[in-house]
Amino acid sequence: MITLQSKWRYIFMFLGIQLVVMALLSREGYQKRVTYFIRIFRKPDTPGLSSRNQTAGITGGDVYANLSHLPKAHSHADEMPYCPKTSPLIGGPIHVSFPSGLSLAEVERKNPMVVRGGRYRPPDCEARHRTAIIIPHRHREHHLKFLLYYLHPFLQRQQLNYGIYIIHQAGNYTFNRAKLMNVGFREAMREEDWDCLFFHDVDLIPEDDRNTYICDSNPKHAAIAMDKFGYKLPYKMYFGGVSALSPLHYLRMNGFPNNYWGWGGEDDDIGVRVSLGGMYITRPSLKVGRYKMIKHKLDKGNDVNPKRFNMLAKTRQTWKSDGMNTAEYEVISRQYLPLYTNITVNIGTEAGLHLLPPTPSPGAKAEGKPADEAPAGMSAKQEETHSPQTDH
Ligand code: UDH
Ligand code: MN
Repeated sequence: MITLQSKWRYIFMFLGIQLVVMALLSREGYQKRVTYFIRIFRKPDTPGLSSRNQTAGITGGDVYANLSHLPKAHSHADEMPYCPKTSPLIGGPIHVSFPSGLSLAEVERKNPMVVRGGRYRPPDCEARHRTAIIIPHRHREHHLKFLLYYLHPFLQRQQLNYGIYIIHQAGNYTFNRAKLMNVGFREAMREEDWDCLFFHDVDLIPEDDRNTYICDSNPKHAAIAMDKFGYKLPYKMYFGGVSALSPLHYLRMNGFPNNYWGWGGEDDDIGVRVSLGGMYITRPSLKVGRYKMIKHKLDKGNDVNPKRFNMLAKTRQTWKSDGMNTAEYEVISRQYLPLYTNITVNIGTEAGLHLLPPTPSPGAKAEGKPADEAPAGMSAKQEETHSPQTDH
């Protein structure tokens, strides 16, 4: 009797295990899980950058995985099919680390399909979305290198038609992040009919490619779970780091403010403008909107703005008279580099545009027109190449 009972027990256990395995395999995502496990055992192709990590229980994969099988040239077919609504190249969590020794040449080598000015479109299908990435920048070349390393393959996995714009503040006057975004918006839209703009800090690396860089029906705050805030939203109205707006959204809120000089306040002002423009903030899930911030201290030339709270209290009165419609600047140079378009710009000071000596070329003074000369405080070498100089 005892032996018969235990025999049945074994049979039931065996059947049970079989049922569980069959249920797992027949679920929709099983292929993804299988490839995911296979990737764990595959040899990574860049030592140090593609090994696995564990962040708060999430295991990430190599951001360049999935891209190696893509064709290396664009199809010459007259009409390419539209890319699928959900890209088959999406892989979920991405491993992010910052090893020394990475060079821009290596980033170029790993992104053979990126063309002059940091542009890309999928080689085998017609992209459904055109996204410009706008990055405010000064003296963060070290961060920029890592961002480019991760962002290019991240966007390629999403099958986007995209371009990366670095908006480089000329001179040494106090930094102004929001005004640089206004410059980026106008200069990017001048070049191409982008349907979405991602306003992106240089030091934030996305950790999950399901965080798609396309616009929503309302302005989207993408960087909602940063490591520096414990992968949580720090407060409900937070709109900093990475946000996505369509050209229509941007113009409805009169762009970003021009007069927040120094650190802080401008991102909250932008958040308030969203609702003043009759819109609301959308967000991806906490699981997907994850970012790692490259650790840094407050920069020289970007002291905390002591006026920020007073200014914030007045956004309702100022947003229509300070924004995209009043952004004055001079483009000093536009360079189509292999991995990005660099736009160096004089945005002036609180006192106006001409703290820097005016450029001699007469056509250069009008707003937004390109000039030929480097501003004071910028060496000819910087003007030529913007080669990496400093580590932060
Ligand atoms: N930025 C530059 N250069 C600067 C200042 C800012 O490129 O000199 C850009 C860059 O894209 C950066 C963004 O502006 O990611 C935002 O500035 P930030 O990174 O300084 O802002 P964050 O909120 O500042 O990360 C945190 C300050 C850390 C202080 C730590 C002391 N406790
Ligand atoms: Mn930062």
